[in-house]
Amino acid sequence: MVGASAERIHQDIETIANCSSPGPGTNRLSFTPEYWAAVDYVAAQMAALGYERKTTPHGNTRFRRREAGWDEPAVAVGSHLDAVPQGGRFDGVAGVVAGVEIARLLEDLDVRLGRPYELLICAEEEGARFGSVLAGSKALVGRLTQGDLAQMTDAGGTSYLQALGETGEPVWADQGGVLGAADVAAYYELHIEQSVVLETARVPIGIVQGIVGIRQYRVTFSGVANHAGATPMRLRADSLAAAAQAIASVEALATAAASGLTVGTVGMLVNEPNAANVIPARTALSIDLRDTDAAVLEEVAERVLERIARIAEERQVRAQVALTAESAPVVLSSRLRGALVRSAERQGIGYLEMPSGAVHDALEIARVMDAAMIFVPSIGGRSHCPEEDTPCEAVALGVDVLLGAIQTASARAG
Ligand code: HGY
Ligand code: MN
Ligand code: MN
Repeated sequence: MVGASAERIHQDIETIANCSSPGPGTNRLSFTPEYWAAVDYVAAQMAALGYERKTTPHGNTRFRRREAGWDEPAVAVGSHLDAVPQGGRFDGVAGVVAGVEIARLLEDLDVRLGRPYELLICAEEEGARFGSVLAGSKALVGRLTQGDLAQMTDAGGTSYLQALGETGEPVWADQGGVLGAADVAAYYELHIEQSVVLETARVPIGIVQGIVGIRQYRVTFSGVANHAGATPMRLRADSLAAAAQAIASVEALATAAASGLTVGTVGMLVNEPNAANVIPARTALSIDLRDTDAAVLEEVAERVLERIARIAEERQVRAQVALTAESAPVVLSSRLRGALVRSAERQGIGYLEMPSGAVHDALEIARVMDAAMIFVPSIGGRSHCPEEDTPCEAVALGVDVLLGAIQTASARAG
């Protein structure tokens, strides 16, 4: 056992948890003061170990030891620090903290890797501020351009790039920020499982085989505002009633899908003018569809969009549909997963190989470089809520497995 410190991890988790705006749970949107406070805390931990910080043009943050330089392909550990509204203390944070603890262990144990070690913090993983999940990691691998980021705006109309620029973060301009296998030879992400599989099986480690694909849409129904009392039912064009049918359809179509694994969620609803005695005029809702099978995901998405068109026609309302995020499912690197399996077995730590129903930065990063993920249990399977919790001892065990794998993965081939 290499001995990651649960105490140090607890200290990191609690300090970062305090980098939050007021409200239940964790509230930390990308590029807000609380976001940079969390990044600054991580940077201070890394600077104490001789690591320098670089901010890419897309607001991702990279750390490498000064003497290692930035030219050689690194072995990287990464995740995210932005949170969903009223989120938990561990989602994303556990993976970044694991990356800091690995840097400490490399020092404490005088471990010499065959490659530079890098810690990577991807921005806007949740999409909670600019409306598109995995925006930072998509930009990191070149799936989103600076032009795309300039178009993505938050509720107040501030664009992704404006928000990044406002904080005066010294952006590493001469480094395009688009990474590939020439920059990172192996990417690992430790993450809380966010469901009940490991806890139910009483197994401490999950080794992720693959990550679901995702389609997110924003649908706006436009009806006709009118008087709730004086307007007969047959003369109405009620946008909220149309949205209600659409919400029920998302649930029914996801549940009935061929794979039996599809999930469909409407998590966001904005209704205008939202008054008890006004027939709603405009209702916007989000739709989030996922499946590990790309063909099933495509089919369910098509059926949902067809149903929305039919609802709009029957109700004489207008439906505008925008695709806000799309990522195909991936199978993670067998080379890096094998290193995790061998590390767990060497240390006598139990593990389960399993899929991920949540998306992660590894989903996009895996498209351009070898990537793998390791899960640690979520208490009660809860996540994306203030109740999200994981024992720091479990995170430490995950770090032990991760370090063993990194030592294998960083060895130069041949
Ligand atoms: O939505 C997700 O799966 C992730 O938490 N962004
Ligand atoms: Mn999340
Ligand atoms: Mn996450």
